[in-house]
Amino acid sequence: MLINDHFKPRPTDIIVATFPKCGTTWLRALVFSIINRNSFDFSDHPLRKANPRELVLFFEGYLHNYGSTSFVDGLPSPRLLSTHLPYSLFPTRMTDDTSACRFVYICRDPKDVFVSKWHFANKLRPKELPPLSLEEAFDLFCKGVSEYGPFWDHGLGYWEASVESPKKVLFLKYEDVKKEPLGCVRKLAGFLRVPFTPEEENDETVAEIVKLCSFESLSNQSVNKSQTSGGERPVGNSDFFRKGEVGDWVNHLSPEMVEKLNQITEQKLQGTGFNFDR
Ligand code: PAP
Repeated sequence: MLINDHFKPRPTDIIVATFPKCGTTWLRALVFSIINRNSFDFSDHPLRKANPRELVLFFEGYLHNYGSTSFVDGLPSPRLLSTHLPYSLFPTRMTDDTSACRFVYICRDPKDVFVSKWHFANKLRPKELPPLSLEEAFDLFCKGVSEYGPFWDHGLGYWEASVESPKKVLFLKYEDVKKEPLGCVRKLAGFLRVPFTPEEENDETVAEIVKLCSFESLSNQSVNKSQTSGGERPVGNSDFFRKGEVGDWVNHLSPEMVEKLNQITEQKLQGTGFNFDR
């Protein structure tokens, strides 16, 4: 409601949009390092001193904390903001073709999303409560009970927008970025209207960005090893780095669970042109 009533988008705004656990941390790091590549040296980069969530701010989190858009209104351009909100909740002045702000979305195989989310939910869970069982979490995920709505509707909203307005919404898949990080980073920079120059290609700037933002690099920065500070939301930087792999679901899901998730995915995405390789 605050966004609808008060937020004034700027043409330079970049919104990093994700369903939780689809690669938010990674995409924040990539977007920040692409946009600011001429401002910092890779050896002494902000991503070596701060978690990506301190560099690309959580849009609805700041609105909630301030109870207004004042903090976000005061940020210098270009504003890099991160959101888990579904595309359909943004006002048309942000989503129609006349507004120049852009969204980059990353999606991930729902089986890996579910496993990652389940681990994270248990980290956040108050210690007085018993752990959330895999079975209970699975049932909720399949029913679409989640903070930001069903995984599939979330992805489809951004997918359809990316098909309709490819200059406004870029849709990436976690698995593709893992497989082809250089190509995806070039695509991302092109979409953000800051393509790499031939000199930057020669300098290996693209490779430096990929390396800096990799799971291995980020998870090994001491800032990202910090555990929960015991605050209101018991979450530490280290909680955003678990395995960072494609296909860890094989270690957690029963054949029945795999079949059920694959079936829901197939049914929900049928005829949309959006799918996941198995
Ligand atoms: P959020 O949506 O709650 O902010 P997000 O960053 O999307 O969290 O989720 C963390 C997942 O991304 C973890 O996946 P896993 O549980 O399957 O391991 C985390 O390991 C992974 N991740 C974090 N940083 C990177 C990275 N640089 N490259 C690849 N995966 C990453």
